[in-house]
Amino acid sequence: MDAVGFNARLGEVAEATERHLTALMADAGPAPGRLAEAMRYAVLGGGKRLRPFLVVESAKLFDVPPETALRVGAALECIHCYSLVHDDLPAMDNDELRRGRPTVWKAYDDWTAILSGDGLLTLAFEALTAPGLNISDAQRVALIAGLAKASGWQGMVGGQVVDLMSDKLGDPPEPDFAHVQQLQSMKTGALILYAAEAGAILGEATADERLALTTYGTAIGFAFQIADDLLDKEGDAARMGKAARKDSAAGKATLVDLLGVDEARAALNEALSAAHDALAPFGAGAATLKAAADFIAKRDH
Ligand code: GRG
Repeated sequence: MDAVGFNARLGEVAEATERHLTALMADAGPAPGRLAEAMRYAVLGGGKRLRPFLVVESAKLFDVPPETALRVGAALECIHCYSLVHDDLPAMDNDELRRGRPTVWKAYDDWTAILSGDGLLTLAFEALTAPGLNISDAQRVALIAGLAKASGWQGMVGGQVVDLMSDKLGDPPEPDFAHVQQLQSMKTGALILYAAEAGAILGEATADERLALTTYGTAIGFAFQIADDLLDKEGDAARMGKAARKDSAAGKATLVDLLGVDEARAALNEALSAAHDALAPFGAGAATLKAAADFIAKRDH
């Protein structure tokens, strides 16, 4: 699959994801209008929808109906968007621009941003338990448990804390590759890995197939982070729709700082090959997931 075909497919899944997210938030019931409005602002405001795409395409290897995978992708996107809303807060990364628009705290205020993030976090689990997701109880429990673990204290939240400790407590540990890789695999990699694993859960994959998707998810999570660090160093803020060079300004040691740009590019290519190799058991059916790995490694926004 070439880049044009891939981008068209990514766009299709992004649109379908937005439809699911819109439907999830259609009935706000007694929720205050301000909260519902801020949650919609956070979740419907653009974004590549890469994580839902990975759920849909991993599930497609097993002929899972797209509507089923899209619901799980939408739940995952709610968690991703909540993390961005909270990460942008003055108490965390203090960003004013996200996806080319004012961040939620900037467009509303801090307390609305905190609570709309909380609302999105919990909406993800409502989405996995609401009627209309036709999966077995065992699959539902595995999806819920996996999402809680990937996003919680042993995953994204834990990684964010380790990242902020060096920033906020003023006593950074000696920069060390293993330390930064571990924190990034928790902070960013865990949700990406979950996307691939969700496909395996939905598809009732064999142990070998599941391992293949876990290896793929781990490799693209690592590739995503190196590509993100390279973008932070070299990218164009206008194209990215967010501030660039934030990490260097915060004095954070990134994987690229620790490896140097050339070695970081070599590590990125190695991760890309590992991702491609992991998909071998799926043959030609995995062409889109291979293209997704290429996209992650070569993206410019
Ligand atoms: C607040 C608990 C908590 C966690 C925050 C994910 C995260 C942890 C912080 C985001 C900061 C950041 C920019 C991390 C780098 C990787 C990343 C998640 C980039 C944004 O993801 P994309 O490129 O964004 O998929 P779009 O906008 O396309 O969805």
